[in-house]
Amino acid sequence: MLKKLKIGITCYPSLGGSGVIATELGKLLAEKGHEVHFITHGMPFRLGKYHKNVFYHEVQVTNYHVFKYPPYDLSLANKLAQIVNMKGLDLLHVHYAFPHAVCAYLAKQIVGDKVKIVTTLHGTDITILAQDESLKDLIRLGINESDAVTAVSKDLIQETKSVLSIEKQIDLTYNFVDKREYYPRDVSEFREDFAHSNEKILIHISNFRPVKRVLDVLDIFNKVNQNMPSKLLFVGEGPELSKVQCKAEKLGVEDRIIYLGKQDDVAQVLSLADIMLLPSEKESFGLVALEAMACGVPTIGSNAGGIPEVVTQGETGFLADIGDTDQMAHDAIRLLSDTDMYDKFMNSCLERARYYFCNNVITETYEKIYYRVLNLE
Ligand code: GMT
Repeated sequence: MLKKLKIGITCYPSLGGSGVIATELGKLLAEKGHEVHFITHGMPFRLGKYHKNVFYHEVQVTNYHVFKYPPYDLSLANKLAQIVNMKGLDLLHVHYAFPHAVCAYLAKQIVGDKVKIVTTLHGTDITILAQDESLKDLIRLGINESDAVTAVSKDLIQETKSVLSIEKQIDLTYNFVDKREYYPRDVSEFREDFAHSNEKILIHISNFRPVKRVLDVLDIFNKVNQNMPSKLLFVGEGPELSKVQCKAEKLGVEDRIIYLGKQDDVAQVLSLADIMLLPSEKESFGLVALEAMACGVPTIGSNAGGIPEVVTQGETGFLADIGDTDQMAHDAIRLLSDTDMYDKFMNSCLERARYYFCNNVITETYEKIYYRVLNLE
């Protein structure tokens, strides 16, 4: 039997798909007997209750008066090195290249080659930050100096190689959902709190940043609602939320929208919905589409980035060009008006989520990568 590992995980601990995946992966690895140490500036929000084999180390930032900006990145690098030495970690698995891969590289300069670095690219670290000349070379360094690099879609692998001229191997590790949590919940008791039985429920979950094109969500909803009475659930918070509220008033649909803010039990909320809307400008994977799929909810959205690797056109949803809200609304109406088609999509969603994005399979993929970099295969 292969030895159990001591793994340090660094991620952005607040809301965001990369933090969710890092946390869920850590919990699954701990369940398999590995010792997992989260090293972050805050408790990962999905960590929740006590978990055997899971430890948390908070990065403290020095706020000395000579600093205009507290040097978080350097404090993180120092903390990573400390925990590697104190706990005898075998490897650091950092999620999101910037600054985490660079911090891990610095930590390795301190502790030496006894620790290995695995970096997982999640999307905007490449599609936005790596396009920035002030960060590009550092991100390339972090990637090239990692012992293994993984990315959450084929599209992201291709983009990383072309934007940063990276030649090294990048492993594909799709995101996953824990099937013990993501399944169609019985919400019949709560559904009437949100919509009448003749109304459809559309949902959008995001951090309301410009790349999510939340105003397109409203356009699609408005067109669907004119055709069939519907409600729109917005889950999450972020900078574009006020624009959404303004536009909803102008469109006269304000009373058909329910803003739920941040929610912990996403599977419960998703189970209320008939359709997930994801018309993003950029999306390396689209974790919410997978979460919806696992709850039997098809996605209508854009064909940006890695979304087509998650949502199968005409089977588990419909995808159109970015900004083509007419087509997206047309597809939503078509799907919602045809019960046979909808049932087929729902079943395909459940099958696809279970088969291609299973937590056990993806956790094993990561373990294989860990053993490979540690020469323990
Ligand atoms: O944009 C977000 O939703 C947050 C961002 C993050 O870093 O958490 O999400 C990225 O990583 C997720 C997990 O791998 C992916 O599902 C998202 O598609 C990706 N976001 C973008 O590419 C815009």
